[in-house]
Amino acid sequence: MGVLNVTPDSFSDGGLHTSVEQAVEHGCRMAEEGAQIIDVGGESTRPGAAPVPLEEELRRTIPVIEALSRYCSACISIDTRKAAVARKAWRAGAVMINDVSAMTHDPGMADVVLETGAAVCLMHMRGTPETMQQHPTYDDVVREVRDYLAERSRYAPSLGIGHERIILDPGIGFGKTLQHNLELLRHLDVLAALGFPVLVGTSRKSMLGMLLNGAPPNDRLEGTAATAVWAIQQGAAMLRVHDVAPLVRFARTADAVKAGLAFSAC
Ligand code: 7PM
Repeated sequence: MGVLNVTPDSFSDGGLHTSVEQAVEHGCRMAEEGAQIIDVGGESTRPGAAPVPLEEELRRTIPVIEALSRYCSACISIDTRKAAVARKAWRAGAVMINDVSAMTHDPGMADVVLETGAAVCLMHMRGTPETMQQHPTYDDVVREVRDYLAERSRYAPSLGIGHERIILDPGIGFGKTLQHNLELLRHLDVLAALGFPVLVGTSRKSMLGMLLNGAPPNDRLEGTAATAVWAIQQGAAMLRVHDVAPLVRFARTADAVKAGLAFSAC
């Protein structure tokens, strides 16, 4: 899964259409590099980030999804906590809803997932993006995240959302310290054992800066790759990454070693 942030700081808005064009170009490039899903997000879920109004989130994401679904072969995921954004994104061509609140933020989200038939990623987060990094504490982070995801993955089918549409995600960096993130990655197999595909997002995250002598986000590729290979070994099915070309190569190699087989067509 390639990350396509369509926030004002991501693409320059020099003219009426330039930022949409740049975003579509970047999304198509990630698809050519081997991303099978493009995750389009118009609301920054960065720690401490301010919420984005509905109209602004729609204005940023929908034109990009419409163009990507026309011109690019990858599946499209919408990264949103808002039901109205998810519904319009689906109409524009998105087939997956990446809701970092696991359908807890917007009471209308479960209906959208149910009615559209879209896949849904249920992610663990402690608190909200505004507050989540203020002293996160857990007795046992792996057990608490596992229990939360188990609960959300029972709730969705209780509404009629099919098991085959559910993806789980430990939410690396969302209300977690470095130690919590390391424990979750170390025991990712516990989450994979819930029986759903697990998505993992470590790409360029601050835990890697902490492990790599304060390296800035654009200097965290090796850390992203190391955690990606580890996550695959532990049973992760999807990786949410910024640097698609190198990560596809790491993942393909790790997959082959894990399976003891080479899949030439993947
Ligand atoms: C600061 C912290 C800036 C986090 C940006 C981020 C995930 C996600 C994000 C994830 C799923 C980023 C993140 N991370 N959705 N959205 N899983 N499902 O790196 O780990 O873009 S936002």
